[in-house]
Parts: sequence; C-alpha cells; structure tokens
Amino acid sequence: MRIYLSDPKLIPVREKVIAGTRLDADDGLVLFQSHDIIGIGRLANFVREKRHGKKAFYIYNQHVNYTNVCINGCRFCAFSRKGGEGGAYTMTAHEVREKLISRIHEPINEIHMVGGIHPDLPFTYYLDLLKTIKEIRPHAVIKAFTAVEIDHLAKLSGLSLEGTLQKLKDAGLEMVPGGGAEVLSSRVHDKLFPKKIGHERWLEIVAAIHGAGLTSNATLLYGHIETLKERVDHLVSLRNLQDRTGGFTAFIPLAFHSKNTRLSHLPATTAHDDLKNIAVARLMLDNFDHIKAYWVMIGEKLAQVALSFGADDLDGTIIEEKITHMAGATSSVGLTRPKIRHMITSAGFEAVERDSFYRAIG
Ligand code: V47
Ligand code: SF4
Repeated sequence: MRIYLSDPKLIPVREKVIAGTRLDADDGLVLFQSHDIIGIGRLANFVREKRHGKKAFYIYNQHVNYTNVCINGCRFCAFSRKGGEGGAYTMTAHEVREKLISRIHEPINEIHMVGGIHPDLPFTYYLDLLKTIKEIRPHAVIKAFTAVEIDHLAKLSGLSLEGTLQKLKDAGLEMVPGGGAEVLSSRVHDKLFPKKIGHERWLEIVAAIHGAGLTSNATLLYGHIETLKERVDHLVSLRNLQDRTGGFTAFIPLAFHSKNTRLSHLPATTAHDDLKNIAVARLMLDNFDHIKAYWVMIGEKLAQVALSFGADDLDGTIIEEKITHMAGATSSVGLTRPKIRHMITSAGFEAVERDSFYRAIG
C-alpha cells in the first residue's frame, strides 16, 4: 500500500496509519501543522474506507431549540439572550408539540433538542418536554441536552447525577448530543466561556452519561483562539475517555462562526482548516466509529468533499437550524432527503439513511 504525500514530515505518520498503530499527540500536531491537505486527506480516507467502505450516513432529523435564554454568556455565542432581552424566547411544551405536529407527516427519526441554561425553569419543565416529544413521536429517538445542560438539570433536580439521568431516561431521553465541551482547555475556558462547566466536570458528566447506558457525541469548537496543541489535547482527552467507556458514537468538528458574537473581529475558518479538522479527527480518534461533516457549519459543498477526507456522516435534514445561523452561517437552514442523498451519491458514495444509533433504515 502506497499513499502519496508531498510533505515528508508526514512519512512517519503514514507508516503508523498503514500499520494501524495509534497516533500520539506529536503526530496530531505534525498533521495540524502540515499544509499537505491532499496527503492528510488520503491518510484519513484510507482509515475511513477500512471502516466504512463507500458508505456515507445521514439521518432524517429535526432540531428543536427550546430556549435561547442563558446565564452563561459565552463569548462565542450569537444564539443566547439574557432573560427579558429583545429576541429572548422560551417554548412551552405546547409550542414544542405544535412544532412537531407541523411536520408530523415527515419520516423524522430523531429529535435533536438543546437550549440555553435558563435561570428559572423547573426540572419538571424538561421532563415535560421529553414526555411531550415521546407522545407525539413515539418512534423517534430523543437526542437532547448537552453535558452542560445535564449538569444544570442535576442541580435543579436535587438528585445525584445518576438519579437525574435516570429521571431523564424514564421521560424519554435516549441519547446526548455533543456540544458544551468547546475546547477541553482551562486557558480557553477562562477566556471564552468562564461561566460554563470546565474540562474536568464535562468529562465527569459524560462518563456518568455513558455509565447510565446512554451514548453521546463529542465536538470541538475550532477556529477562534485555540492553539493547535489545544486541539490535539482535546482529541486525546476524548480518545482516553472513549477507551474507558466506549460511549461516544460520533465526533463533530464545529467551525466557529463569529458574526453577532463578541469575537466578531475573527475571520471565518478556511476550507483547508475545515477539511484538516475532519481528517485529523479521523486519524487521531481511532476508537470513534463516526466522524460527521456538519454541513450547517462548513456548507453543503465542502461537507460533500469532506466525505473523501475522513467523514462518513453528513448529519441530517435538521429542518430549522438556529445556533450557527444566528452567528452568520450561509448554509441552508434545512435540507431535504433527496438533496442529502444527491450530495452523497454525486461524490461517489453510497447513501445510507440511519437512525441515531447508525442502524440502516429502509
Ligand atoms: O455547544 C455555539 C457551538 C454547539 C457557535 O451531537 C457554535 O449530533 C460555531 O453541539 N459558531 C451546539 N459553533 C451544536 C452541537 C451539535 C450540532 C450538530 C450535531 C450535534 C450532535 C451536535 O454549537 C455548541 C457550541 O459548541 N456553537 N456558537 C458559533 N458562533
Ligand atoms: Fe449559553 Fe450554550 Fe450559548 Fe454558552 S453556547 S451562551 S451555554 S447557549
């Protein structure tokens, strides 16, 4: 097997990739520092094809953002509002119900629900949301509440983390999305999201989520003030936790969008960096099955290319995306099933519609 590289610094990495040897943090840094995007893509595609062949997954899903009221005020966020501020909203369980009913004739398999950290809602509000969704869409998987929200819910419930997770499961929670970790670095935490839970707590909560028998995803918010070493350390922390629990399903690199945020002076991420984050994740995260190219953040066209750079999943129809569009994303707010399938098949891959647990549908 010969994989052509134009950057000789990548040769030792290639030898490990071909031998199936785990890459270390220094290899991760060499990959991020290299401009040989085609070589890195070839390496990532080699691993991707060994695992998934030509399959590329997508899901028929719907996003619900139940509130944008949030006490955390992360500097990178354009979505959140303070209570009472213009544009602040909180949906009632009835409004969530109406939103789902408006799409009830569509074959939606997953409801992805996240929101801000609201100062006043009681624990019962969250349980009611889950129960309402289950009532309207009994066959859809509810993937909801990031580790940050679960930390907040544990405080509200007055129960242990385990007790809180059990109540959420009883009400219908089946999976936990990525998000909330941002970059597992105290430096970045203190500068950009000091009110949010830190590195250690995020890992502790995710370990408890996996311990409760729920799977979850993981993300990395890149393209702001993080260093390449901090990106690599983030990936290594996720990989270490995955070695312990095996509970992560997919990793999703999230490209930072700066419009309407307090970091609006920062430029948009580049196509090179977007592809590199996908490819390096595929190479470093040897114990993660799935790497998502989240088309909302990197655009439909680049997400299609990312399928040849290590990604095996495009996420889904989404229907209405708010978090990134409020920060200036120019992608569609939702996609139809034929559009996603066309993105996949016209790139030479086999489109596989999946459920939240990557079981093929149809
Ligand atoms: O946690 C916030 C990020 C996340 C911005 O698990 C921003 O399947 C870019 O986690 N620019 C929420 N990103 C989205 C998320 C996610 C998305 C799709 C699928 C899954 C999954 C998870 O969005 C937040 C934060 O990291 N975010 N603001 C911004 N301005
Ligand atoms: Fe709140 Fe999440 Fe926005 Fe941070 S990223 S301000 S926690 S909604």
